[in-house]
Amino acid sequence: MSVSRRELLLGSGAFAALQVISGVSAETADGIFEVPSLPYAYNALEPVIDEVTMHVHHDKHFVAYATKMKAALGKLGGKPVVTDEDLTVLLGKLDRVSDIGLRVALRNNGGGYLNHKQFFAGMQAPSKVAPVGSAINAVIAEYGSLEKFQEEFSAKAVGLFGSGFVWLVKNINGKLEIRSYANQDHPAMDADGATPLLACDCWEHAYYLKYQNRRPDYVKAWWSVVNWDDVSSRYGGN
Ligand code: MN3
Repeated sequence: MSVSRRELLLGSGAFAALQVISGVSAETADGIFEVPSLPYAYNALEPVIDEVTMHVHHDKHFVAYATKMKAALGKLGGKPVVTDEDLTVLLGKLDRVSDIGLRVALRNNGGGYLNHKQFFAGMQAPSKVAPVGSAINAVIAEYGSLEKFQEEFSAKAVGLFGSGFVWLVKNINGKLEIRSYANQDHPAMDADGATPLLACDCWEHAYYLKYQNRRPDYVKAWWSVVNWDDVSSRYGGN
């Protein structure tokens, strides 16, 4: 769908139709690093994350990271980077990219691509059902309870200065860690074999329309849209 058609629909208030038929991609001919459509409707996370924020965040910000990343990858010599795995390896050795401008573009937009891909995939419609699964079991084993883990993670998300992401990762020894990243940095840049599990986008663009300066309220509400089945599938086990 073209942008003008989409905006026409938005203007007419035809959100329901839009949610079903809108498959936003980075509009690439090669099919590489396309932006996946949301696995739920744009209004599915209401009232936690509003529909307009989801449109702008997914269709504009995420798409922009993907588009700029692809442009940067096009200037990179050597073996083509065409999968998320390739990208993960590249982000772990960015210091080898001698062109500083290209290095920065890959860091910001390659990180932005992976951060947003997992952020959107890691959410679902709000649920009051207590989550279960391998990741929940691991969280309870390590932090004592889901609530204690959420407290620690939330404190990092609220305390992160400026823009960035807070991640839950499984390190190479199988232990869970909560890590803060500035800007669009991503766990892949640590190059330590950690498995990214769950991401909270702490940029103002993720919450400002609804929450303004109240990041703590956004983070608190965000827990009810975390898709723990997705986290468990990344963690592994049952
Ligand atoms: Mn974002």
